[in-house]
Amino acid sequence: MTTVQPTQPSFWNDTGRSGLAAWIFSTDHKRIGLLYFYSTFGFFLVGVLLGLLLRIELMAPGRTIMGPQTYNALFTVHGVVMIFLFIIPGFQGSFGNLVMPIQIGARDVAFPRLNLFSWWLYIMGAVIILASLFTGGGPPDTGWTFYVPFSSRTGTNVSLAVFGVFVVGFSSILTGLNFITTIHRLRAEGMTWGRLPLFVWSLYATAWVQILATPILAITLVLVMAERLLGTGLFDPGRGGDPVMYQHLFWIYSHPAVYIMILPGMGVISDVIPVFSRKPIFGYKMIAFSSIAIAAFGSLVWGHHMFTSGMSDTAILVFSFLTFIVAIPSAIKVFNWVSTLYKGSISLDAPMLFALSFILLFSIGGLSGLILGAAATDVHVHDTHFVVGHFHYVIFGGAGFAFFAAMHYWLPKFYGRRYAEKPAIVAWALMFVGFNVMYFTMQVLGMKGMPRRYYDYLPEFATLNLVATVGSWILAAGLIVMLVNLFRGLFRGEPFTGNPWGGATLEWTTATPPPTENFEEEPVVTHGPYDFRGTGIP
Ligand code: HEM
Ligand SMILES: [Cu+2]
Repeated sequence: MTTVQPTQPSFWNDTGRSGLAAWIFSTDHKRIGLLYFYSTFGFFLVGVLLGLLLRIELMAPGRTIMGPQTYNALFTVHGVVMIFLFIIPGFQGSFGNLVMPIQIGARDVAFPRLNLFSWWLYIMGAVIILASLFTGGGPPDTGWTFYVPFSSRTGTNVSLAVFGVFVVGFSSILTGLNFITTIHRLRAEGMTWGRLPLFVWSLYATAWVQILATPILAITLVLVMAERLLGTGLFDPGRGGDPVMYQHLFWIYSHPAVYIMILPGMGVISDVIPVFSRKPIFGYKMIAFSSIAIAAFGSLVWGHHMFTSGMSDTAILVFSFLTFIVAIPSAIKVFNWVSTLYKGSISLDAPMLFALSFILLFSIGGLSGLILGAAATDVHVHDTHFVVGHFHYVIFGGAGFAFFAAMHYWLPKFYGRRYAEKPAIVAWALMFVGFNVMYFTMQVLGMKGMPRRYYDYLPEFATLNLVATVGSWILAAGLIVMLVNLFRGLFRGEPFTGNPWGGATLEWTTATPPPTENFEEEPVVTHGPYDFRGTGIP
């Protein structure tokens, strides 16, 4: 594979406008991708700060730095920011936008203006959510799930916050539509479905979940607003309503939404592992198919969040069974990644370290999910820190670490400069150790019976909580090293040109940084995404 000498200016230089306007009004998918990256990653950092404050409060029993009301608000805002402002929009918005059109050989997404509009909707929703913290009755204190009846009665600013989430939801739906159309219509010549990079497959599956599931959340949130502002009583048993119905509506979206969070991450891993093992991916078709299977079966398991909320025994049995079924496609992926590694020629660069730790952390998260998916064990650990540990393993150890892998793998491509390798590895090691010290300990605490969403706990939990808090500091230290090293590198580091990782997907055939139109001339695809012959690396 040869790298073309650019004759067109890179997308950084080519602008009709100048300054900020060249960014916030640009319809170039790469610029929009970077807008999403900085906004979603910015919210991630806000969420991390809030998470660290939660851990400081839990460092010792009794009041440490805040009272119960502040704690309730903090974990709610931490959850809302991380879920709705970071991880759901983050992957599709940032790396989906940056990389997907190039990977399929297109010049841009199908609807570039709609793409820009999606970012604007996202920002507007985010501003509304932020406004809810400082106006009316103050930050919501319901948890990110906004469960009724509490969310319809509390005096805090729930209406505005759910309205913000509602607006962000539209952004997500439009991005989904845009991506599905793009992948169907704009693939380059020779880019058959069987040659799509697995990252694109994962985005495609995710996009379907986005457009099919998100409207349900949007309506549900409007119903909560109606409950609060108009007193409709839909969820109020006193007026013939049913609070459990809210939970059904919420989880019909929110369980599929966990796949919006994890699927693109799995796609990144499926792209990174073969490149750094110098082997074609094992079981391409099964990985692509399992993304679709996860999206489909994932829509049928929402009831596992409600085993203790009041459901018939039959429903519990069915939801429990289906939850185990949906574990199968994820297990297929793990099996295929490991088989790709087998006898590969593995190089442990930073993206690969994050990818390998994804496999381990995601597996721990997934297996602890089965303990929650089996009703008999779930009743014991329901609403404890075991659950908190479980979902951080999946969305942070899984999706989050995949996001870091993508940052190290792809950002240099768009900046033309790279970070230093050694500090990146130190950062990874700190984060990996800190992560496990914190969340594994939290899972143990949950097994011992420590409930979630309380600012205080019994003295017997003191030692382990201190350990978990120290873990959060190790993790934070790693995060700081990663940030400083990565961004210093992107702006001032060594040049990054050509195809240093030896990737075989299309983004590695075009100039670094890519020109506005992505390719000098429209590419014609002649080989699969993991066919490494000719990438210049043995
Ligand atoms: C340094 C990083 C982080 C720390 C220290 C942290 C800490 C915590 C703690 C201690 C809780 C439990 C509060 C409680 O139940 O009493 C919590 C809840 C939560 N965290 Fe994190 N977290 C971090 C990163 C993340 C990330 C990356 C995500 C998602 C992408 C996330 C999503 C959530 C969610 C959804 C909740 C549940 C909130 C609720 O109960 O409503 N966290 N976090
Ligand atoms: Cu679920």
